[in-house]
Amino acid sequence: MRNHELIERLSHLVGDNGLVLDAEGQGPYVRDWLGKWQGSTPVVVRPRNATEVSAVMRLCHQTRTPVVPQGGNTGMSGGATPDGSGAQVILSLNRMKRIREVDPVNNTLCADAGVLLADVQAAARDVGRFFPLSLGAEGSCTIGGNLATNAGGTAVLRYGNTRDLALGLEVVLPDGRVWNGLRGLRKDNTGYDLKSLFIGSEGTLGIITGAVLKLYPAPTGRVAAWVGADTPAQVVALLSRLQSVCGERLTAFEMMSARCLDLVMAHVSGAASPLAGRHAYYALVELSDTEPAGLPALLETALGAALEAGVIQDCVVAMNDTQVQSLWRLREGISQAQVRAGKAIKHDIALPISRLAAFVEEADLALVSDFPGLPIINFGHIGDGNLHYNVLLPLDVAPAEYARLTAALNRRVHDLVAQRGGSISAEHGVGQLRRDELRRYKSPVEMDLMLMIKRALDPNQLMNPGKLL
Ligand code: FAD
Ligand code: 2HG
Ligand code: ZN
Repeated sequence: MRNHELIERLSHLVGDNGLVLDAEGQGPYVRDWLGKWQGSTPVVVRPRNATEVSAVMRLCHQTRTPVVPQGGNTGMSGGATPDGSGAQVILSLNRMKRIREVDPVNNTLCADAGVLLADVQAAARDVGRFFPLSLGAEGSCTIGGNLATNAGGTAVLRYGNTRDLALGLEVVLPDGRVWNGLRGLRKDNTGYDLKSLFIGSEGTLGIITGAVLKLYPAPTGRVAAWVGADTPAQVVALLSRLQSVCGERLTAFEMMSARCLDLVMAHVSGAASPLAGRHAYYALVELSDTEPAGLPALLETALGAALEAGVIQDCVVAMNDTQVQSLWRLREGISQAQVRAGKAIKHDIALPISRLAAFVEEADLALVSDFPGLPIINFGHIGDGNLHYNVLLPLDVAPAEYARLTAALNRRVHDLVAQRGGSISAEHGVGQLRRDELRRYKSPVEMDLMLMIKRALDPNQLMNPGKLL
């Protein structure tokens, strides 16, 4: 079918306001947040509800039109923009913003997939509950995108990944049928766990249109500390100590190298180091609880003992929420600072926590010897074994040089990760960025199983071509 005919039929399904046709309007949809991937599309289609998504998918199925699902377009792996392999419709969920139901007794919330993560958090707060998923892009990413990438973020240590926070899904299949799996049940053993197939499938199996999410009691207080240490091994040792002493009250444990803090201070206005001295590594730790009175003393005692034992070199405890937030601004500023400072080669890796420090030591040595002078931007959610082990190239690096170094660095870093039993894709998804890497590191049996699932659910290969598989 010709583009103008397709557009005509789509406009009958979603109305003229539901289509974006002009190049300027399409700009934010075809380019990703990092400015790394630029695609093109004949039309961005913006349905208002699952019924309209179903009608659009039926039409795309009939006409064999490939579809790229898109939420907030904040993904870091090039999953939400067309890959350039032919005309692809972008199906944006950004008009599906309804909180459908909040049930504080069942501790659940049902939302459209296009609801911003920050709005899900706010809706939970309004009924005295807590939705724990938290990440730097929460003001612009959608819950559908979080589910499709199985996003991680800073609260995984205590509450798990997005997968752990979802009880039910509504999904429109590639042929337009709607699967209503919006059950708010904590026990449901009625066969295969279908929702888990779609969570983390990055738009390659269907369109998530709604979800039932788990809510938690709202912590009524939090305390955080900024810690200076000499090595990642010390940071990991502190993590173990705090886990023993604080148990579930330890809600976040992040690490960053001195270079990350330098980068934030250079590129984010108002950012300043919380400690007087310079340290090779820093940790940001946070405790929270529904009974917060004892938290400051608990943290101070634990950190005092760590200082005395020489596990850490210095620390400062933030006592009020303003101070806590300013520590988090330093941590959350790293992504933006990287974009301003250069072109990052990103490695979003996970390792068993017990092997993390040795990995950093070995990888640092390998990179310093094989790629001298390239700045390593090493930070991450240490409490989950997740590192963003990035390398920053200059803003004006030539595309060919960027590609050459990406290939060489990927091999060096990902081989080390694989040797230590890690994963080359921890929380950002595979998308276009790691598609070929995935083939290299997944076993043939795993790849075969994934391809069988893809063929069964999307036999015409219409969903998000060129991503993940
Ligand atoms: P998009 O970018 O629009 O899409 C991501 C993928 O999901 C694409 O493959 C797309 O096709 C698919 N998709 C989107 N919506 C749907 C749907 N409804 N149905 C089916 N498929 C769909 N990620 C983390 O995990 N942890 C972090 O700490 C973190 N921090 C970040 C900080 C910043 C500053 C930024 C910019 C990003 C960060 N991210 C992080 C990455 C990103 O925010 C997450 O991956 C987020 O989950 C993506 O949501 P989105 O709505 O923007 O999805
Ligand atoms: C974070 O942890 C995000 O801040 C982004 O996952 C990581 O910029 C990155 O590489
Ligand atoms: Zn992260």
